[in-house]
Amino acid sequence: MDYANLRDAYLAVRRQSEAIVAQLEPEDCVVQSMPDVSPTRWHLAHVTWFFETFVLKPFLPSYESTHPAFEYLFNSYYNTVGRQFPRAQRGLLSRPTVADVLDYRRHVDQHMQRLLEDPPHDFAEPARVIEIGLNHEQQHQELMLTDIKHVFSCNPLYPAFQNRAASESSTTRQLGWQRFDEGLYEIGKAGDGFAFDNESPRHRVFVESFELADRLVTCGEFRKFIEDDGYQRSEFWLSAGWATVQENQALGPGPDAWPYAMYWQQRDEDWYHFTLNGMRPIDPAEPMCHVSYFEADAYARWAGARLPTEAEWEIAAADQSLTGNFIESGALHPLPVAQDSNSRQTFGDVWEWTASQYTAYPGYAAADGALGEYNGKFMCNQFVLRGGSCVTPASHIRSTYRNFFPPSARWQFSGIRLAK
Ligand code: AVJ
Ligand code: FE
Repeated sequence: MDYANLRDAYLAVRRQSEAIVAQLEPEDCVVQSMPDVSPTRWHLAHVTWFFETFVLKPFLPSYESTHPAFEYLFNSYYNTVGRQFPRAQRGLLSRPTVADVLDYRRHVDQHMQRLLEDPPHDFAEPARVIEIGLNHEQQHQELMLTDIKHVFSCNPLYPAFQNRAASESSTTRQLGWQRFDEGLYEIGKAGDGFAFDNESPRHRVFVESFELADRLVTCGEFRKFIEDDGYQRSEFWLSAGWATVQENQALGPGPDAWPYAMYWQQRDEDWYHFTLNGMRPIDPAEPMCHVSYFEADAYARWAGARLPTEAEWEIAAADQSLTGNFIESGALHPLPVAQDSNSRQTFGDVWEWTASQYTAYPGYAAADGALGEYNGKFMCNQFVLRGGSCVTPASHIRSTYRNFFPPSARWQFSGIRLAK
C-alpha cells in the first residue's frame, strides 16, 4: 500500500466508524449490557488510543497527549503498555462524555494526518502499524454493531438501529453437498496483501476426503432442532455445552436465556427475533445466526453431520469470489440465498464456526513488543470462525482470515455450515 493510499484509507475507515455512531444517541453509546459488550463510546476511544499509543507516541516526536489518563482507560489488554481499567466495568463511566471522545478522535486524526501527509524518510514501520490500526478499527466497527444489538435487545422498547424492511418470507435451495478429494493442501496467508499474524505461516495440511454443505443452515432448519427437543436431549451435546445450557436455563426470559436460540421469542405459535432492524418475524429461509459453538455442534450432530475444520473451510473457500452480504449491503442481517442463486454463502451473512481450536500454525511466532499481544496470547480455549458476517466491512475479510471466540459466545453474528 503506498502512503497516499494509506492516508485515504485512514480517513475512510475513521469516517466509517463515525457514520455508525451518527445513527445513535449519546445515551445509547454508554451502556454495557454484559461483560462481553463494550459501550460504543469505549470502542470509539479505544481504536483512537491504538493510533495514539502505537503510531503517534513512537513515531511523531512533536505529539502531545491531551488526556494522559486515557492510556489506562482505553487500553484493552496490552500488558506491555500498562494496567487496564477493568473490562466488565466499562459501562460505569459517564465521563469522558461521547462528545469528549469525538474531540479526542479529532485530535488524534489531526496528528495522524500530519504524519501521513508528510511521512518521515523511514516510514515503513509506522505504515505497517497504521495498516494494523485500520484493520483493528474495522474489527471494532463490527463489534460496535454486534454490541449495540445486544444493548438494544435488553430494552423492552426494542429500539431499532435502523428500519430496513424485512424481505418477504422466502424460500431457499435444497441443501446440497460439494465433495473434495483427500490430499495435501496449503492454507494460510499467501501474497503480500495485509493479513493478521495468526494467518501465518502458510503451511501444508493433509485432509481426508470430505463434503461441505453448499449453503448455511437456515432458521427453519434450526427450528426443527428446537421442536425435536434438541435443547433437552443431552445426547447431542458436548459435556461443556450441556452444562452451559443447564446453567443458562435458570436465567429466565431475555436475550441470555437458553434453551432457545439467542434473540428468539415465541409469541403464540409464531417465532420472532430481535434484529438491528427491530423485532421481526423469523424468515425460515434465512441463515441461522447467534449460535454458540456448543449449539452449532449439537445441531450438526442432530442433523447427522459435523462442523468443518478450518482447513476444510479454507480449501473450499480458496476459489470463491470475495463477495457476499457484508456491512455495505446495509441489511445488517443475514439474508436467504435465492432458489436460483449459485452462491454458497461462503463470505458474509454469518461467521461460520469451525471444529478447529484456535491455535498457532506450525512455525508461528508472535511479534516482539506490545503488538505481539494482539492475537497470539488468545490461543487457548477458543474456536476458529471463518468467512465474515453481515456486519463485517467487505475490505476486511479474506479466505485465510481467522476469527476466534470461546465456545459459549453467541452474541456475535455466528452461524452454521455443515460438513461430513
Ligand atoms: C478477533 C474479534 C476476537 O474482539 O478481541 C479487537 C478483535 N482484537 N481488538 C476481539 C480485536 C483487538 C478480537 N476478535
Ligand atoms: Fe481492540
